[in-house]
Amino acid sequence: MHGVAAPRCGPFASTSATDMRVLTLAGGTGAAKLIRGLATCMPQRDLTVIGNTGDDTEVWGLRVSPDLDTVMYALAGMLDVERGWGLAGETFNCLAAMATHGADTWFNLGDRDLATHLTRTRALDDGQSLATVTARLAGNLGVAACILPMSDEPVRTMIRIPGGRLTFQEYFVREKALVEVVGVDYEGAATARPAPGVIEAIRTADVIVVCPSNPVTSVGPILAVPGIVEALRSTAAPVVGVSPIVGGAAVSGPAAALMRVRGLAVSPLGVAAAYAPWLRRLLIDERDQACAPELARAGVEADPADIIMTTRAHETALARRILELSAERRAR
Ligand code: FO1
Repeated sequence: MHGVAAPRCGPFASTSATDMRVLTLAGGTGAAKLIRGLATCMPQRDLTVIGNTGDDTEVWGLRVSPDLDTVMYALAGMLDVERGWGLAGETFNCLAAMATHGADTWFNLGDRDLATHLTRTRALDDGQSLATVTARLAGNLGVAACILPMSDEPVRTMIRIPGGRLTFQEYFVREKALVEVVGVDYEGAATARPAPGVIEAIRTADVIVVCPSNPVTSVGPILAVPGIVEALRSTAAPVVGVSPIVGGAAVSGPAAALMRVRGLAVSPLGVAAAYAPWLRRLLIDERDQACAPELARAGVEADPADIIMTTRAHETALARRILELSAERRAR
């Protein structure tokens, strides 16, 4: 059997009348910080996360969903905050043993993290959907928020380099994002369907937050699933983003290089262009205030804020600011 009973995980299934139902579009580390901040300002049960699965990979025959797990561990209070992925206090004995047996060990799977991947792999092999096993894993860790994969079907972010292609994890972890990139594809996206609950969550949210994640490799795959952009265009909820770009550079990771490849400016303007025409507001760093008039011309209201989350207090303050702005808009 599967341990703890499967939790509810439908969009906003138990929302109280007074609380805002917040939906987030999320990649990995940057998203996890903001979502952790949101969870300090509101009941987790009113929070739904649509997670990127373009980074998903197979390691030693195990199915790994890094972005879903990063958000899940963050909401469970178990994330390794320094690394931004995996479990706090983790050990890597199995990894060392696998190296002895000649296995690839560039992707660091921790000993306790393995339990997540073993459980997921067994469930998927038994014919369960990714959404079902994600809900069960999250429930087992005491997470009350609803974490939905963008799709139950495989979508893989492929990085085109001169003379070949890499999976996202080969590019990001094995090659440390140091290779030249000539293009990014979302393999499988054209025929993928949104996971159950995704479209309904977009339709019924009071506010939708696009986390400060990489627009090309974290949010891009979510938007590539047919039906999701249409739902974002037609939802009544305000869609608020947080810029992952500050002062012409990515807050973390290879977003700048990948945005250039896509022809997007490495600035809040490029972020807004990636999310046009449905993004309504964008929280930007004070250093980027000069972008505000052009953002306004593009139909995006700019809100200067302290968007770099280096402490838990920053995460909470940014989350609170987003909720306040959204509540103001609802009251208008
Ligand atoms: N990131 C790394 O930089 N190195 C790793 O070895 C690594 C292992 C890993 C294992 C499980 C997991 O859930 C995430 C892991 N990550 C690792 C993070 C992951 O590569 C990225 O943060 C995301 O895919 C980008 O959002």
